[in-house]
Amino acid sequence: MNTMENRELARLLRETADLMEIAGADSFRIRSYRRAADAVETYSQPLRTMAAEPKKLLELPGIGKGIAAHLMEMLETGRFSEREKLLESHHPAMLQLLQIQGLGPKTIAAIWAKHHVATVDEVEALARAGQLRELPRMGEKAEQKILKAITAWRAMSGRFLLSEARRTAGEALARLRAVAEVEQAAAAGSLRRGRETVGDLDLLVSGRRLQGAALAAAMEHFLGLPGIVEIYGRGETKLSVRLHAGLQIDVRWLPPESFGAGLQYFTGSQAHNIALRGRALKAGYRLNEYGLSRLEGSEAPAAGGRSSSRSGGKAAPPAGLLPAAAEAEAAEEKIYRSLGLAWIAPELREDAGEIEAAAAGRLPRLVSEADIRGDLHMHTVASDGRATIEEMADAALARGYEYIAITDHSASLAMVQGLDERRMLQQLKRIRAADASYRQGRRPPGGGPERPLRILAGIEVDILADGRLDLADDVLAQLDLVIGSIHSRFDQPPAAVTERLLRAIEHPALHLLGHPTGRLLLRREPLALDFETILSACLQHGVMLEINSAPDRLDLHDRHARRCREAGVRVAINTDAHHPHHLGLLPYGLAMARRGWLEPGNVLNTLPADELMQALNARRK
Ligand code: DGT
Ligand code: CA
Ligand code: CA
Ligand code: ZN
Repeated sequence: MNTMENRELARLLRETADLMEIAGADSFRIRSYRRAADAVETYSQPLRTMAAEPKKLLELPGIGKGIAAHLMEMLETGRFSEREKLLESHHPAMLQLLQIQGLGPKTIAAIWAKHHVATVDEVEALARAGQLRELPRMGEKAEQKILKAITAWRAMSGRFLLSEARRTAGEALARLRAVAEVEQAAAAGSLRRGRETVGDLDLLVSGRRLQGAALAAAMEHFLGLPGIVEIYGRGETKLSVRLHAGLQIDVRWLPPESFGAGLQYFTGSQAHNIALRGRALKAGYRLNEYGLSRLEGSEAPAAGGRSSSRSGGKAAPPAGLLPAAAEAEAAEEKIYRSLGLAWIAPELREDAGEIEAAAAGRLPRLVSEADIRGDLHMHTVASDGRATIEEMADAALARGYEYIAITDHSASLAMVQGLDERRMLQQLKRIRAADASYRQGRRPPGGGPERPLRILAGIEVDILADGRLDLADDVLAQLDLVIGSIHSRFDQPPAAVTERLLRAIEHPALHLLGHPTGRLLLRREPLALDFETILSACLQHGVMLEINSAPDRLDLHDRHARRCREAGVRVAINTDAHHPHHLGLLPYGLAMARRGWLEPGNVLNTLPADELMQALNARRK
């Protein structure tokens, strides 16, 4: 034991003091807990060494019989009943509120007394509604500060956007690969699985001469990564650091012959690994981060499975956000094959039926970037985009697309100068003119032969609070693609928001629901809609659903995408680009689609242009 345990004991004492303050306990008692916490934290010896002689605890400044007894309880049982009692009568979420700068126990108690809310989301909603400022000792300024603090807390509180994790991992891997002895470096964990948010980065590194002094030097080199603010774990083969933004990185060294097994193990998910290990045991194998080995004395069947074909097909290009080297994936594939399974794409590894599917040779042929023929949601200078129709078209050509749809905002989004009927008709003319020119063939900006691009005329029309669409029917009917999106009144109760969407789905001009749940990752909860009801209505009316690839949306998410596949509702994977660069956000939406088991046939924008137009026109008949 080290003094880390002292710090933890001190933390529990302080937290309890805070809870006591929220509960309105005697201020003398509260102070005594805080004093004890200071004493425990600054004591140079591990408190545990005194557990055998409880009387010695009393020699610490500020520790009396009562608190000594509490400390003994914590040391012996790992529990603190005083704290647990308080948590029964007070909302546990309050402990989270306490982590937010500017929210002290008195304010939290006042919020609870007046509004009976205790979660960060609820308090944020109060602040946004201007209701916090009305509390005693508060004001508009304090309210703004708390809103800021909540944003900061979210950044610190555990999870990070997939895009941020991927960027950081890319930089960290580049730094590792710059070391001469590093032969393999890869990102594992939730990032490799393409989860919408990531808790920490799990990097793996290996090389035949990467050992001893060379390994130590490589780890040292890694510590030069900009933004490292804390090294909280350091061993011969493992390094754990925290970056300024709060994201943590684990770097693990693996022996070269175990790289594939380590990649498999540390990619997880834990649930997938547990299921896989169970299957290995039944077959007489032990499976861990060092590889697959025969259990002694077991009559294990010969290795080798029914199928060695990969779910992506043999010749499939590397897919996923930060694909591991083909060599490492091949080593993984061997492990799966020995267990009678086809290689399972990381995005599927959640113990959600993928092992059974791999055993039966029925893994989906997951959609990948190469299948996508166009992007059907993007903005231009006509509303809040940064580029012209032509600039977006050129960027699409450079990506090898066959078509795009220009879908600016409608008028009710006044902030961004959304289009009313008159301006929409002008925009329609501009799109038709650009389409007439680009469909003849254009040279992509980076060079190469001329290629045609179809430019569809579309709109991202607001779904108003009552479910009406924000543009006249006769204008909508002239457009190739109508996306309906919610951009306001996110607070509607479930019945109202579901009705609102149902009404929009019934509109004969609507093709697609844009970012259907309206969530903003780490910032805004999804709409309270009844997804199954929406899904059935979409099926009935031939309306499709979007997977919006904007990294702070990723909307629909993976489980919804999978329900679309099961229900037979087509999905469009779009970027909602407001700038030509944003077309490159597609892999984030693809990650959701792949995690949702989607195959090319489930995705609207894998269709060739003519079939796409047929699919869109079918809705109008
Ligand atoms: P995160 O970081 O919360 O976004 O999620 P992961 O999946 O990256 O989880 P993490 O970083 O705790 O661990 C990375 C992988 O390592 C995890 O997916 C599976 C493997 N792993 C870690 N600890 C265990 C364990 O105790 N048992 C098993 N079977 N696998 C583990
Ligand atoms: Ca992780
Ligand atoms: Ca980790
Ligand atoms: Zn939008």
